[in-house]
Amino acid sequence: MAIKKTLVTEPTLPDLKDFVKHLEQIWDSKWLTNNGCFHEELEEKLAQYLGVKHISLFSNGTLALITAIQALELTGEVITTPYSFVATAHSLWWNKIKPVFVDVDPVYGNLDPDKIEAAITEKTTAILPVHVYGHPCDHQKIKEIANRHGLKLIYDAAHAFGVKENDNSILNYGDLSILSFHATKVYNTIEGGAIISHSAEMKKHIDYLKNFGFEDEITVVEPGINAKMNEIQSAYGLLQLKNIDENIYKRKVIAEKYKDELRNVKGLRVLEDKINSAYNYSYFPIFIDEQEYGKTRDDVYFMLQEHQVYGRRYFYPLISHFHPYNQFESSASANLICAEKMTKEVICLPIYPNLDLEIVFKIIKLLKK
Ligand code: T4K
Repeated sequence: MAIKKTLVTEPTLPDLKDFVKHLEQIWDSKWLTNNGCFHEELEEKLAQYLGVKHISLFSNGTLALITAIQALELTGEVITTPYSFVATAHSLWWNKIKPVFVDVDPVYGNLDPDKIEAAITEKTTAILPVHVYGHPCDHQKIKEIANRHGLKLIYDAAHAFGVKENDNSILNYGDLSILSFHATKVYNTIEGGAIISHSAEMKKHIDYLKNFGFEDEITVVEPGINAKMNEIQSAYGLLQLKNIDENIYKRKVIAEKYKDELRNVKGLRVLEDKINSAYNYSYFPIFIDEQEYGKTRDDVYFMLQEHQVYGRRYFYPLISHFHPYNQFESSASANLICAEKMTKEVICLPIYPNLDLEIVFKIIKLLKK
């Protein structure tokens, strides 16, 4: 019998019987989308769970980000990170905005606040940092810079579901934050996403934008798009909240095992949690220093695959290496020294609630060899 592959993640699904009950309700009501009762309940429950004031659900994280940029009427240039999933820069590009890449901090891979100001021009309208792997950005410094220069601030918090600092959700930082509920995320609605906003007016504006700008049957108040979450996703999402804490705890146990065993391996670096923070353990990146470890990252990546372990090189290549971004001045490798180093060193190891601890130990053993 072929050995089962271990992939970087495996989605958690709700109990099928519970889901069928919800589906029966949807079949009876014939209400499939456009602010149905499951959608409304999910917005309320998620806002409570996350500890945020206003949330608007979306059909996916990328449309949430594209809409957040529209909602703040950004133009010109926006400062962002090259060390992220391509959707971060693509969302700017789809709004006809030029991403300006700034280097990341060498430890966590988040936008380096000390390098932001040098990249600001008269065309800059905002900063778009990413809480990479769910590790919070240096939000205090970034906010000070944004305020000093009159810039808007949107956090791509696609990895940061439920992450807190000093008991406060990091989704409360900035003007807006966006989440992704894609199948590969800690909390999934198959596809899905959200924008977190801080006032009822802004939520209303965002809700118009995600529904063609309709205020009522005959009134369109602004040029919106269709980016709504439907009732089937919303019902599924409600059930996903039942086990979310337990699932994050199971991830934490795996992350602790990896860290305990790998933190002292020469040439291999793990990311440590900061104190007073609650993480979601969505990813478990390791960084391979070729000189010290004696093997390249790709040697390790393919060696693991020979043993049926399929980690992923998130985030390699850097966004700044892809067309059309690779033609920008800010994409020069000399401008992005830390990001260039991290992208060459990273492998995200498998982590998900039902990952067998025996497999975790097998991976650890392979990395210690
Ligand atoms: N901003 C950031 C910082 C993001 O990371 C993302 C998405 C976004 C914005 C945009 O949000 P969305 O529009 O996606 O909501 C995956 C995800 O598709 C993507 O959501 C995620 N970031 C990115 C980091 O990872 P791929 O190309 O790696 O996905 P894929 O299909 O190769 O799947 C990865 C692994 O997951 C596979 O080994 C198998 C497993 N898998 C995947 C799916 C789809 C399953 O077991 N079941 C599944 O249904 O992008």
